[in-house]
Amino acid sequence: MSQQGRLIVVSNRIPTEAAPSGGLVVALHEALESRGGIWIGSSGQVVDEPGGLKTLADDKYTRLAFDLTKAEHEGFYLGYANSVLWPLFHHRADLIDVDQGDRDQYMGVNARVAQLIAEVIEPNDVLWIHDYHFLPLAAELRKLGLDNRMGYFLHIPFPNPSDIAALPDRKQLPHWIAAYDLIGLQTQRDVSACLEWLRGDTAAEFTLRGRMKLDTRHFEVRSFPIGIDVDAFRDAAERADITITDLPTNQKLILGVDRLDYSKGLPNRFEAFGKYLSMRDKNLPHATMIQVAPPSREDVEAYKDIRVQLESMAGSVNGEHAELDWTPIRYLRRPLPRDVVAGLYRRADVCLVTPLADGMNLVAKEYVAAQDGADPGVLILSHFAGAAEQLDGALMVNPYDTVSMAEAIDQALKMDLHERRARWLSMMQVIRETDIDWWTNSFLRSLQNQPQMRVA
Ligand code: GDG
Repeated sequence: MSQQGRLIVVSNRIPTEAAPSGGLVVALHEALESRGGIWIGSSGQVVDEPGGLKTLADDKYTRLAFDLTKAEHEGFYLGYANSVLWPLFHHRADLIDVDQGDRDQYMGVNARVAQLIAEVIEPNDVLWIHDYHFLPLAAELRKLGLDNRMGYFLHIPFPNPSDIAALPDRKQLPHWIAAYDLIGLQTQRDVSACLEWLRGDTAAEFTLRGRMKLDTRHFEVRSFPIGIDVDAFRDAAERADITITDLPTNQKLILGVDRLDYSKGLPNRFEAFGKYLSMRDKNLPHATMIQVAPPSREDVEAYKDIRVQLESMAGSVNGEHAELDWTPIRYLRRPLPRDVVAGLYRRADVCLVTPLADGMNLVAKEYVAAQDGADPGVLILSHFAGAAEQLDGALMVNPYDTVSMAEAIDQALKMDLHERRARWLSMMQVIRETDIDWWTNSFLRSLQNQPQMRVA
């Protein structure tokens, strides 16, 4: 064991392949390879009886997986995490489905995972816990007497303070948060919301240098906007160089790439594109929209609704505007290989990233990284994506205002090269400065610098 202690990462899903792909997973994999340590997460297998940790890999670092029982998968994952916390944190308190049994499973999985961690952790190890599945995990670990440094990163937005009132655990939430030493959020806006809530609705107090105190615990809340591996993405996009045989080169391509999720604002986007088609200059070449939307969490009711709604909207826009040899919206409800996505980004003249709420949104950054700097495309970005705080070279839109989104599409398609380049250069600079290595290193350095507290 090194002087500094090992890194222990906990996330909902753990990669099962030897050399994982995908930005965040690669960054955590590299951090673990260089420091040594353990990655703990669920295997994705649903089993009859809860078991212990299984070793998936043990090379430069160890990957340990636990299975969920059917009741845990339904209550912890589909129930409390994705039918209460996800909608609430995305400002959709109207969609939450509170069930006491689900809440018990959520607490039960967190307590069980805490026990599993306690079996492998050593005194100097540093824990980095990810996302809304594990909000109470540090509190459960503290109950077991562990005083290791514990950091937490929330990948999704911090909820509106007023929405927290709808959370069954509103009284426990401050104690869950205070059990960490460092809470990382995506944006300054999230930090402000979190501090406003802590100061206004809880017994937490400010102490020196922006740190907070609740009961006997001191902690810090800071923003660490997540980034991407810029060069890896640019290289993949250059290599991919895809040709869409029935899309003539003079035809403009508008692209959307999103998990099929109600937070991503897809109906508003389709509506805006329909409005653009109605107002467009008929002398200009056609603009085709490709929307890639692989389904996710299909067992949660709200996700079935969004799927049905989108299919009907795509059908209606196409029915109204299609021509014999042209379909305006190509809607692909399945995942595409990563290099094909990278090639599509590079071919696209415009990328629409228009969520109603989003922690960061990596698609916005990937699109910028994939552009040819000599002739870059235009990013249309919702104010409500965390990325909007950083990417001021994008055309900013309010996704609720579909007329102005249609106008932004028109503006983007007509934008001259000089303006496109100036906007792209300013965004490239930001995504390079705050890339994925910057994110991992700055979070871990900051966690390492937190004063270690002993459990009383
Ligand atoms: C959460 C937060 C935050 C999408 N379709 C395909 C595909 N993708 C890839 C994209 C991108 C990733 O999935 C999506 O990342 P996002 O950041 O856009 O969104 P979430 O999944 O909601 O992630 C978010 C993120 O965590 C990190 O902190 O930014 O705000 O909600 O990388 O390229 N990849 C492939 N085929 C597809 O069809 N291969």
